[in-house]
Amino acid sequence: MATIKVYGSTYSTVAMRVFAALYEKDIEFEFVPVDMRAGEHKKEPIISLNPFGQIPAFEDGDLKLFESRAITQYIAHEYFDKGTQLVIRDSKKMAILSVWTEVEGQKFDPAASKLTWELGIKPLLGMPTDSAIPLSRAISFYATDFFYATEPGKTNKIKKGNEFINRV
Ligand SMILES: N[C@@H](CCC(=O)N[C@@H](CS)C(=O)NCC(=O)O)C(=O)O
Repeated sequence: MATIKVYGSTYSTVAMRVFAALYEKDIEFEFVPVDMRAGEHKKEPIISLNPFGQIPAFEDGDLKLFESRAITQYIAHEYFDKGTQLVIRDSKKMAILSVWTEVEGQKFDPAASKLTWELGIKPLLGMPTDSAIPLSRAISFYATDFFYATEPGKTNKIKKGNEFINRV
């Protein structure tokens, strides 16, 4: 029987991050579905596993974790020898990998999650999408940062960001 349990939802891109790490490592786990429409994430057992009442939540024996990136880091280190190698022992290479992990978490994800939630998940759940104003802000933030990161020599971030929007 699997000792690892992941509490999540197949609608959750954040939970997907944990599933992806487990599949890469070829590790058996038990998926415990959490019905967010019914508010199950604000009730036991989730609320005891994650004080913020969010998914995913994770158990490996007596270890209980939340925050998807912390969970994937644990999986990568604890199961180092299994499946795909996700941790590099060379410190300099690992530092570069960490830089882009931070870029994903702090630059890409805030805007991408907002877009996924508004344009993907909410329609699937039959919920109304937010007004266009916060959405266009998210798009602008994403495009500007994305362009600046891929063309670091450019100085006019906003103008180039807008140009990027016009190209997509
Ligand atoms: N930073 C957290 C984000 C977790 C998160 O936002 N989970 C969403 C599901 S995709 C959730 O549970 N939302 C419900 C809520 O915040 O009440 C992580 O990476 O695990």
